[in-house]
Amino acid sequence: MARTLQLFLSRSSAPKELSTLIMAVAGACKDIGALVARGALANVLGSAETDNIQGEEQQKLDVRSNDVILKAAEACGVLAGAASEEEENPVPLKAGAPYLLLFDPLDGSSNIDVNVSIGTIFSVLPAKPGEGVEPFLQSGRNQVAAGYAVYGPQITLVLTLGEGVSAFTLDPRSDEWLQTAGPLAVPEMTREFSINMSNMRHWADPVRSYVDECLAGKTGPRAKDFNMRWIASMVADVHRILTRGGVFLYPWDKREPHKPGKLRLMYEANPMTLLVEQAGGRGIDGNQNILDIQPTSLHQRVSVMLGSKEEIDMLEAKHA
Ligand code: AHM
Ligand code: MG
Repeated sequence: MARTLQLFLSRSSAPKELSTLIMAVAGACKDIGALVARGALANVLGSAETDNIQGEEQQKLDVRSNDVILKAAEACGVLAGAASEEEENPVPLKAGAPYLLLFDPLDGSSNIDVNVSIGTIFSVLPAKPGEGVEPFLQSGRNQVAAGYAVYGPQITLVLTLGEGVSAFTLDPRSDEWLQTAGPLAVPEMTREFSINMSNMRHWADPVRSYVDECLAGKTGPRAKDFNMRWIASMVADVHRILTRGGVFLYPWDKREPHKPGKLRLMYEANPMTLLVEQAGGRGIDGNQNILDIQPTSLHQRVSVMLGSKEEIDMLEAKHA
């Protein structure tokens, strides 16, 4: 009989308050999963006709998911504050509580209306003294937990507490999260890469050279044929990498050269890098480990390259 998430947490080294927080986030993900599954029937498809702080158009499901997680965050009683992709400023919660939660409530927004896998990403930091955004500006190394839920053919929760990575499937029969995999291991070598090829003409030379070598296949310098996958939901692409290996890139490019990348450091790149690292892979921005970046703002963007170790080593060498 598979272990429930609750039992898994009780047997881990997680303090009680952290387990409470994880159960609260997992509960919110169940509720979001139910909205995703009902789709048009729950009136969650389509645009909310508002923009978030990043100037991106919000979908109805972005807004609903944000509300669901914020409610759970407030109710759990162990959070000093929460920060979301959809909120300009952090939301102060219980003064003196031990943790901070950062999240992307609905990742892969462009896939909501077309019934393709989407997800929720979260990161947990220890609370720090200070006002407003300041306590949140900790490097990814400080994360005490990170994870995501993917709303796909199954609803899966993937979690690290800094001691390996485990996966739980939501059993629709019992409404329980049951452990179905773990510890996950990202194979060191791969033949699969994931990048939005339509941006090729904008890439920097090291990325272009790396992808060219993959495309050259068996007769090229890599001496093997590569396959390509791009779901356009980071959760789904990273889930594939945690399952069978591969490399995911959303690098800096010349479209908006002043921006370090598209994806956000604190609630997308950091939690995904911790998960991949805990499963034996690596995550860099080209030059340094993503987890070592000292953030300067809540919604800061970053160039992301993560996955199988051999590929990230190669990308790092090309950037050196
Ligand atoms: P979102 O958080 O607004 O959904 O944006 C992040 C998503 C990632 O999930 C995905 O990897 C990327 O944006 C896809 O971008 P593109 O449409 O440029 O390929
Ligand atoms: Mg996102």
